[in-house]
Amino acid sequence: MNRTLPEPVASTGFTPEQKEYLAGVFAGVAARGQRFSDVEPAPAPPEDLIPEERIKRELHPLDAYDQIVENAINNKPPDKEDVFRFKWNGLFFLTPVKDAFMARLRIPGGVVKTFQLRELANTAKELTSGYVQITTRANFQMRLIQPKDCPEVLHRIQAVGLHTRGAGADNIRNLTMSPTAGIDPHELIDVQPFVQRLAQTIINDRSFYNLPRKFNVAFEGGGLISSVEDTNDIGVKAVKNGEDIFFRIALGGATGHKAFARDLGVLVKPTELNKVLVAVIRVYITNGNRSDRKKARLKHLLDTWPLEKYLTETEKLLGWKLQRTPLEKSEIGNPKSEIPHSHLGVYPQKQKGLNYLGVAVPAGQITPKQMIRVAEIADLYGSGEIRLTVWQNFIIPNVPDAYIATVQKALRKIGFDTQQSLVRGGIVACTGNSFCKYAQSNTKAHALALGDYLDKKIALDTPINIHLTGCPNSCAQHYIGDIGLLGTKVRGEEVYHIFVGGGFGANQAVGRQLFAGVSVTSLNATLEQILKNFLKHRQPGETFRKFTERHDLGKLQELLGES
Ligand code: SRM
Ligand code: SF4
Repeated sequence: MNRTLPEPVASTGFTPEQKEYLAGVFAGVAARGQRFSDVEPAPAPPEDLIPEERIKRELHPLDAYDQIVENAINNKPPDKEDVFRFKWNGLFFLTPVKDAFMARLRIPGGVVKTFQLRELANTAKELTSGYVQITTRANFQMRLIQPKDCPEVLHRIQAVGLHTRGAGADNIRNLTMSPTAGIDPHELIDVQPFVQRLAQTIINDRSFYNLPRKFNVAFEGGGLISSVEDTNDIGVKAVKNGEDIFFRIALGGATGHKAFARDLGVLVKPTELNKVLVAVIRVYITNGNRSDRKKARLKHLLDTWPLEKYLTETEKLLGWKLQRTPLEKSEIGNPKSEIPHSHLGVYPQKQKGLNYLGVAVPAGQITPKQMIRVAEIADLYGSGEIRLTVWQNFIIPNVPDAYIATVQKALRKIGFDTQQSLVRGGIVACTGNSFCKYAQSNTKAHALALGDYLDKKIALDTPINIHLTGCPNSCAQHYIGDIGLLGTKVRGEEVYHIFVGGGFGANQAVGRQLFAGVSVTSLNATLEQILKNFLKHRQPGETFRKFTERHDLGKLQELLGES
């Protein structure tokens, strides 16, 4: 058969339009952190992949949804590898502590509308044990879900515009922000729009669902209430430079590893912020350690890379240079460190005549009944919204002056207080041994008992944070509390190591160990003694942080240990 070969195409080069088009295509590909070689067949994975990386490559955990449905049909628990995969849908199988799931949500910025709160309450009541907790990432968890109910729980959460996707394992966790964003009279900029936009980007782009390890991002708008952003892998903070507002970006926070995020040395325009953040995350996705889970956090990459190298890699993806400016040249927005202030209590908003009420939730535990009543209160007297905080409490915004007393009374009736002076409101406790396999102590129960005891014994005029964690993973960040309690076991007995003087933001410090191995039975009395001695020895009006900062450890042990 005669075959005629096609005529060679005469090359006349690209037209200017073609060149412009191709330049756009290449720039777009580069901005996504990809190369054209990415479309070539991937090389076979090495034999010695660590289990987590192998499991992810064998079946993308988001593609394991069918298995969730399949298991539901037979009410079957997940097999070992699916325990890991199901965390991509926010489902944590609690074995060996409990044979059921915990569902962790994503609530960008902690902002919950009342219709969502009601549906979560009803879901918790009808399909779980009814135990709901507010987490240290301004988020909800509900638990003791049977495999048969998982698809319905996920459906009901998604039906009100919330998600569980990426809430656990190697993903970007719930985005947090200053809980008073948009209403704080002192803030430089409302960060909520940036949070919501980034949350949408993450939810909708599968390349953000395979990080080397967990990853935290927090936004702070320069107002009175922090988002403890410097404890995150990325901490974004609004600053002033001359008359203009910019963001600074700090990288590598992980307080369990005693690391605070370090400033990257650049000013970022608000219009460019999310693009820059996406590039920063992609540098980690490409370069984070995937062969040793203990060295896989961003902090670990930054132990081996100078910040300047990280910045250069980020700029390569962006395709432009960022404005280098030393931290000292930016003004922090507010006199935060001077004002003893917590998120609890009643405060005027930037919107005249409106207020936000910070509400203390004992140990972050809230029942479906309380959730429904809170939704009613926020509908009747607020704007149909609440904001969860990283201190496991919540805020009701937009309450007119005339309704404050009514709202406080209604909240008190269901067991919630709004007084800043209460120790109870400043207590944060991780999940503990009722549900967590790592826990060495019953943190939540001890936190409740401690709060009740101290509120009877002592009146404080300055807010104090007490953080209880049940193991060194530090989910309740004991190193940043004014007082940090780390649960452990000595000869089978639950005890706590006591740390003092931790802080964040302007008061950034890793707590120092004051006492070791304090038994649970003497914990309440020891804390009472510490706080009473602080009140006795402090200078007038001095905060606990300032007091501890002023003394070396030996002196603190002597003063705070006085009986
Ligand atoms: Fe956490 C693992 C609970 C915030 C550091 N954390 C766990 C697991 C999933 C244990 C497990 O693998 O089974 C716990 C689930 C128990 C349960 O049933 O609830 C757990 N972590 C929590 C929560 C619920 C504590 C709480 O009571 O509020 C918080 C959920 C936040 C959320 O809504 O997304 C929670 N965990 C944190 C935080 C704080 C934060 O992210 O802002 C940290 C970082 C603390 C810090 O500053 O360093 C944190 N969790 C860890 C780690 C240690 C990671 C590391 O790099 O060393 C683990 C263990 C791991 O990932 O391997 C862990
Ligand atoms: Fe569990 Fe430890 Fe985290 Fe507490 S700090 S929730 S005990 S992993």
